[in-house]
Amino acid sequence: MTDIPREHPRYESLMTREKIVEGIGIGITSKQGLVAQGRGEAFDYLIGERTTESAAFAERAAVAHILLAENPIISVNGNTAALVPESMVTLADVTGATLEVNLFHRSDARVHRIIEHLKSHGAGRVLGGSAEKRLDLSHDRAIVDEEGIFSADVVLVPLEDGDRCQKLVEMGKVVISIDLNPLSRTSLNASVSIIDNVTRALQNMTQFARDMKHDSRESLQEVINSYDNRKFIPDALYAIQERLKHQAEERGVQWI
Ligand code: PTJ
Repeated sequence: MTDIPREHPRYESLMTREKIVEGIGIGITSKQGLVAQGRGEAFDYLIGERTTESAAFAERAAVAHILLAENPIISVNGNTAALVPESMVTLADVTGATLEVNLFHRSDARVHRIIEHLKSHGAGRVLGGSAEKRLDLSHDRAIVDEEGIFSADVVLVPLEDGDRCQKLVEMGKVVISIDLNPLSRTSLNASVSIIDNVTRALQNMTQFARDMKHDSRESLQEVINSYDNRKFIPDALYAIQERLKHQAEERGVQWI
């Protein structure tokens, strides 16, 4: 691992990159995961590398959905396994959700390595190792566990493909996405669109889950009733516009 000094202005971002590189090294992250991370980094820069007020609201609403669900599932891929294994295990633990490994660039060996990786971070039951059901999609993200994503009422899908997100919504599930691109098909189609870095989002959601765990069903339902998912995307676009304007002014560049 490259030694990155704590005081480096881009410390967090560079450390996140290192985690993906490490994930590739131990065979849990795909090489394509690096490209996805780069794309995420670019959007994170645009949004200001912070959780906006609106994203925090979406994260609370997402936690309320998970706490109220009958069979909530957290879908894990190679990037999230490398970046946020502890947070995903803790979120599952606190909320009673189940982890399921589901990959786009699928290989059985990688699925099993990710399951072992999650278990080494304290996970109990992890689905995906013997998934046999197929969603009506032309790629391997279609392969899901019957007791998991297939029958789930609420699914958390960080860094997801647009067409599977759409399919899961069509199946009547509440789909919670985490995607820094506010205009991706995933963000546009999800039931709760969290536009935040998965590293911050999962940490916030874990804290919210601890805080909200003992809330009544009525008050969780109130959190759900009080949000309008259609607002999260314009809010993120506005945050990007304001950030760019601020950066331009700070650097003496005229804002058009
Ligand atoms: O492990 P696998 O085989 O399942 O593959 C996982 C990746 C992520 C490689 C695969 O799903 C993929 O190719 O994803 P995309 O379509 O490149 O990226 C999905 C979305 O995630 C894009 O809109 C990115 O901007 C966004 N994204 C990338 N990194 C982050 C992110 N969003 C939030 N936090 C990030 N750290």
